[in-house]
Amino acid sequence: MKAEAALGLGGNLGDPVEAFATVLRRLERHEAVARVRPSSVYRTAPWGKLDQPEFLNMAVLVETDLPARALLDLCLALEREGGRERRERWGPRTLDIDILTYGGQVIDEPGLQIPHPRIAERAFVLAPLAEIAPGLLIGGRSVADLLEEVIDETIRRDPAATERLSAVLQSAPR
Ligand code: PH2
Ligand code: MG
Ligand code: MG
Repeated sequence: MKAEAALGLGGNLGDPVEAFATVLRRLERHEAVARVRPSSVYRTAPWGKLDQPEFLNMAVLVETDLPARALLDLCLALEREGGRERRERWGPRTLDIDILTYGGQVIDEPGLQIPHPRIAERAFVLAPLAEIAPGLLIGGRSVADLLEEVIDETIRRDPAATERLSAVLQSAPR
């Protein structure tokens, strides 16, 4: 059974655009993942822990046969592949991949909470997601609606990073 899932990607160390491109390629090639739909890339002020570099963030919609837990395992494997180092909570990282939603499912298990528990507070998640799925419902409210309540001027679409991402994707596949 196919489900539509929304993923949130972020990073503020190394070259997040390269890391995002690798993730998108891996998703596109994955046999249990169909239709990968990325948002633009956004430049966002750090949230939670303020003394760290700006992040790049984006959202991706995927249609997948993988159950939520298997999708999580795939995301964790892609994070490791992207050279992710886990240091402090909310601290700098090369690549973070969070499952934001999975179908309309509500899951609360160790290591797997869906919808992602802090989406509604995070404009850096909602702004890219609103670009590709404004009507997606989270806790009964649309993404566009949730975004209005956390308007954050520091979050902006980054056309140069977005263009570089498509250029990297179109260059010789690795
Ligand atoms: N991720 C965090 C903590 N803070 N801030 C921004 N702007 N973007 C992120 O992706 C982010 C963050 C931990 O996952
Ligand atoms: Mg995160
Ligand atoms: Mg994470």
